[in-house]
Formats: sequence, structure tokens, C-alpha cells
Amino acid sequence: MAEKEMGLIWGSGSGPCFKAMVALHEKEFGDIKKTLISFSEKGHKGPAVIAKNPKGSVQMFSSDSPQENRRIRTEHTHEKCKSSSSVPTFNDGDIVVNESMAILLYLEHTYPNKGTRLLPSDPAGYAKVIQATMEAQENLTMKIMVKCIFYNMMTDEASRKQESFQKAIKANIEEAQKELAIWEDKLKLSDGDFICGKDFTLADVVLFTFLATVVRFGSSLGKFPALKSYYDRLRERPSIKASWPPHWSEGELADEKKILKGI
Ligand SMILES: N[C@@H](CCC(=O)N[C@@H](CS)C(=O)NCC(=O)O)C(=O)O
Repeated sequence: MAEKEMGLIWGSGSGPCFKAMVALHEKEFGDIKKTLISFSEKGHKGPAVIAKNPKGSVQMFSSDSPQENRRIRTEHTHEKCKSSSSVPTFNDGDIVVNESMAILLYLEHTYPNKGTRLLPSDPAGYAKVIQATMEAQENLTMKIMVKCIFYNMMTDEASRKQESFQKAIKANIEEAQKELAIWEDKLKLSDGDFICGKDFTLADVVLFTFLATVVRFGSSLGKFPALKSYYDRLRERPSIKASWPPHWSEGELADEKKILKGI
């Protein structure tokens, strides 16, 4: 039986896209049609993405009031997140799945026996992996992406020099460091090379792609030897090499953007 045509629209450097790419390669769907958009050319707002991933024009966290924006900023939310369309956008024939975590779960649910098994079938194994997957997704999104990387990126240069910002970002980076220490301990307790034991699972797709972003944003992982060796090992995995954001291979991030260089 001929397979339905699959497609992925993705952008370089996007964590959600990176996750979808790794999962596709693990499930042996690395050869599907992939369309790389350019964020700087607003490819994520282009007709191909909007056709499959229209989200309306909801202003999620923005306000006309400077006080309100400051309040939002000090709560470290992503104040410029005006959603209209985004990547990744995935389709399996006529079935369209957009959210990266949904893509991962869809692939594993629909094709459990193809490529790498990303979720164990026994309840105890499943519980362990899905727990680590969701915990990584939730905590690393908030503590690394939102409170450190986006917060720094969305704050203008003058504000970044202010004491209030410096204080807040320092506290957030300390919190990110504590979160990484939790994953360091989990890895040390693992009875295999991966976060949930001897097998590469969905939890590794999520954890690794966040770690790659942590490294991209300046961390040497020097304080986390287990995470560092995990990172170095997984960096050589074929699915990860094949999914590596192309522009990351072209050069390092500018120093002022390396907000995680202290950890
Ligand atoms: N929750 C979504 C987030 C997707 C997302 O934020 N994509 C970004 C790239 S990392 C994007 O396309 N942003 C453009 C926009 O929202 O305008 C997922 O996990 O798939």
C-alpha cells in the first residue's frame, strides 16, 4: 500500500521544529517533503503555513498600556507573542497536526512499530517516559526559553542595562540552573545512556532539543557533567545530525545573545 504523502514546514533554530524533525527521523520518515522557511523573510506567515496552520490574530500577551506591558514583562511572559501562524506544520496526507508535541505523539501513536519506539507499551515504562517528556517540555520551556532567552531577546538594549532587568535575569538564570541540576540528577540516576534508561525515547527528543538550545545560548554545561556527556553522545545520533538547524552550523550566536554563558 502506498504511503500517504507527508510534509513538514519548518524553520531553522526553532526548538519545536527541531523536535518534530528528530522524531520524524527516528520514525524513519526523514525523507518526507520538508519545506524550510526563513523567519527573517516571514516564511512562517506565508500562504503555505497559513493554509495549514491558521490561528487567527489573537494578541496573547500584549497591551497598549506601558504599565501593563511592564507588569507582563516582569512576570517574564513573552509579551510580543502575537500568534497568527507558526511552524512546525505537519501533514500526513489530509491529516494536519501543528503543535510540536502533538506531532510527536501523533507519529508514535500512528506508527508505533516503525523506526524507534519512542513510548514504551507497558504502563510503568509509558508512565515514566511520558512524565519525563511533559516535565521537560513544561519546565524547560518556562525556565529556559521564556524566562531567560525570550525575556532577554524581547527587552531592548537600554532596558537590559537597567538594574531591575539585571536583577530579574540573574534570578531567572539561577532558576534555570536549578532546573538543569534536576535533569543532571535524573540522568545520573538513569540505568542507561538515556534519560529514562536504556532506550532513546520521546523524553530524549524533548530534553536534547532544549539542551541544544541551552548550549547555543552560551552554556558550556560545565557544571553538569552528566548532561554534557549526554549532549555529546546524542549530538552524534543520526536523527539529531540530520535535524541540526542549518544556520547553527554556520556560526555561533553573537556574544550579547549568549544569555546562558554563565551556566
Ligand atoms: N507551541 C508551538 C510553538 C510553535 C512556535 O512558537 N513556533 C515559532 C518558531 S519557534 C513560530 O513559528 N513563531 C512565529 C509566530 O508565532 O509568529 C509548538 O510547540 O509547535
